[in-house]
Amino acid sequence: MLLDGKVAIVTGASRGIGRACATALAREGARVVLNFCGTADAEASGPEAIGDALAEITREGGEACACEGDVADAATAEHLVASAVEHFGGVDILVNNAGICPFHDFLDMPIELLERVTRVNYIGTFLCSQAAARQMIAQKRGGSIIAVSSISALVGGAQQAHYTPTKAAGHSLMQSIAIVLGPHGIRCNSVMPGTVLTDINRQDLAQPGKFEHVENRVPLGRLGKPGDIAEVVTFLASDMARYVNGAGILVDGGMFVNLQ
Ligand code: NAD
Ligand code: RM4
Repeated sequence: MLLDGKVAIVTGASRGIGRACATALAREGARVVLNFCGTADAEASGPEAIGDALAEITREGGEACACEGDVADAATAEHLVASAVEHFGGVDILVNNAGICPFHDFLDMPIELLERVTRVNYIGTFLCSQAAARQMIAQKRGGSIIAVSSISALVGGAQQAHYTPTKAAGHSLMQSIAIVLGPHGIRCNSVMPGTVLTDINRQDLAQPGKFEHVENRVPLGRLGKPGDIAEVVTFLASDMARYVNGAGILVDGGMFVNLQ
């Protein structure tokens, strides 16, 4: 058990990569607060997503609770930390995973969409990190803050001009707060997934030829699975990564380096 006695908060934990992270952390002994956004879930897989995620952890003998909230709202960050303190006595690990990518052309991008994506993906990460860091400092037992950034922090996407800068910003934030929080024993890092088939890109990858195009770029021969990312997040959360601070770990099967 790598995370025995630890308490984790995972944002956007009802589906996809966040759910896999919450499950993986719980398997290593962490007690986990699963954040989710009800309206986002209702539009995607359905409102039962958070119940399924919680049930999986409980079935495996883990401990978890759900905490609904839109990370774009400033109050959500405080609410998540308060929930971790109330249910499990504190917070040691924060995984900033909640994110959206409503694919859209650049030239006619509405400012409202740009602002929404920035608010959920970047401002949400900032506010949750700040609230968790304050609690971690008060506890005086260190901690680990992780941003689920992306290969998109390093490369562009034609219909992602609103999204890719938020993924670069999440990684950049981890670099800056790694300096601020390092003296408190709080490590801050990002994980950069390649392409993982989830609700966020299901429609995009359903376009004729798109899935094959992406898959062919991955030297390991397949798209990522949520668990591929979750295990690296678990490593970063654990003492095995005790000297890893301010790093970004690309988890993409080699997709980034495969230009020609
Ligand atoms: P997903 O759509 O499957 O899951 C999104 C999760 O975020 C859900 O649990 C949903 O409830 C939650 N959520 C959405 N809006 C929210 C909000 N405003 N407040 C709180 N929670 C909210 O997506 P996913 O693929 O699992 O993506 C998770 C993260 O991984 C995102 O930050 C995304 O940018 C990043 N990422 C995904 C891929 C990929 O290929 N899937 C690649 C790189 C990075
Ligand atoms: C990721 C990456 C993937 C894309 C998702 C939506 O960061 O760009 O390729 O499918 O976002």
